Amino acid sequence: MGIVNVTPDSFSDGGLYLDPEAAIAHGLELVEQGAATLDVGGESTRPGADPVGVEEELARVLPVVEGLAERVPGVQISIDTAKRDVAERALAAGASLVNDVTAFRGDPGMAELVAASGADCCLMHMLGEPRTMQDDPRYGDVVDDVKAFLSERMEAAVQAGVAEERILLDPGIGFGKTAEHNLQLLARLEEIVALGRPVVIGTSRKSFLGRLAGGRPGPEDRLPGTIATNVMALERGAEVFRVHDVAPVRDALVVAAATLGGRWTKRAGETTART
Ligand code: HH2
Repeated sequence: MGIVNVTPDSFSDGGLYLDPEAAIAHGLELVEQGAATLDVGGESTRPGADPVGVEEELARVLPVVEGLAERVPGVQISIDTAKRDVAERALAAGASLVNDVTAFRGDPGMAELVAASGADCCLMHMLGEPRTMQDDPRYGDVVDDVKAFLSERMEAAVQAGVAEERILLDPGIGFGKTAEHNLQLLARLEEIVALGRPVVIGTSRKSFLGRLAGGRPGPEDRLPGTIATNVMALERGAEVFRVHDVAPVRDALVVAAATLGGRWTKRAGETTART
């Protein structure tokens, strides 16, 4: 899953793709590099980010979703939003996956919209809300707590009419979590995989990777950590890898998957876990 951030303030690529043509060109480049899905987002979720109104978010993402759906029809377009109205318009414009970092808690009617549209959805764990989520997050056992949350949100989505086979789950690396929490979730990812739905992992360029590698400041320095964590997640059963740097991560995953041999199959041009 390649990331297309149409924002001025995303933590690692804010402002680079605010122009729709630049965002579309970037999405096409990520497809060339091997992305099977493009995740288009118009609101940063980094700690301290300013909230964006519906109209502004729509103005950012809609031309990009439309342009990509037209230009790469075989590629799944995901809309990264917590707003029902943005999801609705993006689905109408060609998206077929709703990536909601609030797991349908942010906007009433999101679950019903996804159910009625028949779209896929990604339900992600987040403790608190983006503005304050990194202020001293605490858990009993982070893996047990995230697993219980995802199980409950999956149940709520199914109750609202979403087909279970349409649901992806994501432990939400960096969303209300210390570096230690992130590492525990990655080390015990198979416990999340045991929920029975494909697991999405999003470590790409996140700050804990730089801190672990000796305090490197820039997101662009975090590619080695991004690769390491995605390979470990693959080995533990993750199936979708949400990244900025598709080509190097794809190459690493293909080699890792080949090394894992019979535990993997290739389906429809993408590598899919069989653990
Ligand atoms: N991480 C970010 C945004 N959306 N969605 C899922 N499912 N999982 C993630 O880990 C995830 C996500 C943050 O990354 P990015 O989009 O690059 O930054 P920003 O939110 O600042 O735009």
